[in-house]
Amino acid sequence: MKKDDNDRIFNPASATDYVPLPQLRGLQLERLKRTVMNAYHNQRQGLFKQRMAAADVKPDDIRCLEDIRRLPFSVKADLRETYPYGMFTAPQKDVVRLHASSGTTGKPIVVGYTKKDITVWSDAMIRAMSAAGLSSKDVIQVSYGYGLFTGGLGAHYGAETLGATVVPTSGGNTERQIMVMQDFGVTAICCTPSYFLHIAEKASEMGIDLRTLKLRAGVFGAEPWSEAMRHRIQGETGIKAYDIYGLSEIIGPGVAMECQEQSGLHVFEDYFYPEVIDPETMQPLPDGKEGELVLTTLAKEAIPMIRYRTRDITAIMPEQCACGRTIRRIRRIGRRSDDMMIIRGVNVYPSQIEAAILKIKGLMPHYEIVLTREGGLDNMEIRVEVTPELFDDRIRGVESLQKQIAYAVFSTVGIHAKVTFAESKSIARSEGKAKRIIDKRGI
Ligand code: DLL
Repeated sequence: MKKDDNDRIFNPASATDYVPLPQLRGLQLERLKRTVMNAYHNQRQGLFKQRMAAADVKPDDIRCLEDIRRLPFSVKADLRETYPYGMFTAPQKDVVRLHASSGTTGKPIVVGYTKKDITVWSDAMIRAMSAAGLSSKDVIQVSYGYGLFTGGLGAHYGAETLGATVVPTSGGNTERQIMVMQDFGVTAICCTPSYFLHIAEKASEMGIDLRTLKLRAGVFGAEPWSEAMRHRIQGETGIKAYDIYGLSEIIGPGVAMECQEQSGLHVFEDYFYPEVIDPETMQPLPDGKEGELVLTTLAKEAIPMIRYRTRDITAIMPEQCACGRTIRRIRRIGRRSDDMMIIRGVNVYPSQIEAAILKIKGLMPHYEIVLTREGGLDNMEIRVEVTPELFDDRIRGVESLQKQIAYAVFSTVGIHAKVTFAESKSIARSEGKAKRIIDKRGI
């Protein structure tokens, strides 16, 4: 580990967030070169090396930061095609943790961390939490799910390394969450914004006014949410609601985070180098222009990602933030360039639902997914066409078939769906890209 890394790890009020830009760019270049070298020589299945050869680029060709544009992109399908470990560069003995996230079909994608990667991740999370004004004096409840999802453990390690008191409740059991929040003097909560709305609603049912508790901040992410939702949360509960962004492929939560200005998310760009491209032409766009966010990890050992196409749509904000941080900001992410849905914080692709439906006889490949939100919680209804014979056979077996489908969907994506049948040809046919998702959640 270099000295600058050491300093920062033991000095949470991270100097790097405020470093003069030439110094930051120098650090990024040095780390980019190291990352490219690592991916080129050590990636287990050699995909990066093959793509570099096809593009006629060698690691030594990377001489300045702009040269990043010569490097090939990577996408989620690469992780699926090299499942589970093909993109790893570290030997298995050095990998201390695995996490996973939904792939576009049945299998998840797998990501890994060395000890140093966990330190880098915790450091990014410390900086994220400090940006929201949190410190070792806080009692932080982590209500993101613990497990293969990166949210729970990512926030946990960050908060613990910050020196805060961590309350690892994970998701679910909302009444207990509220009891813990009240009794343990929780001052900040980390969860999805929709789950927090649900907590707030439940609390009011229980006759508890969250304004009377010590809770003062929320670190909310893992799904898109709007400025209107922030106002509602802040207005109803009296806390300050901060947006945190991240993705498993890059590290998990802590890639970018709002500061107290609440105006765009600072990217911890000494660790994660951002570019924005036009998703059609794949050409880089200047700062300020909206496009697809592409990220390159600069300090990750186990599974470096180079020019990873996130599918998240945003723009890099060129102006310096009033908080004084020099690291750049991105606009909050409201949508994606693909059809991934985020339901109760879980990533779900229509293709996964489709695969589950089509395993069952008598169902047609015509379906739509209706998303609604009730009391802050997302509900998914799947409307699927059935053959005319089955539709006429109203009494026998319909319910059990619905259960079978709901089970198939649950075992693929882990979400309970309501299944309803539609008469043959009743679901609109498309002439182009099928519109499978009807999102009534108003986010
Ligand atoms: O959701 C990591 C995370 C956990 C971030 C906790 C923040 C808090 P994945 O499950 O791999 O990782 O999903 C990543 O979720 O590409 C975005 O589309 C979406 N996403 C994450 N944070 C935000 C956010 C985690 N603040 C995918 N706003 C990403 C909008 C978000 N979308």
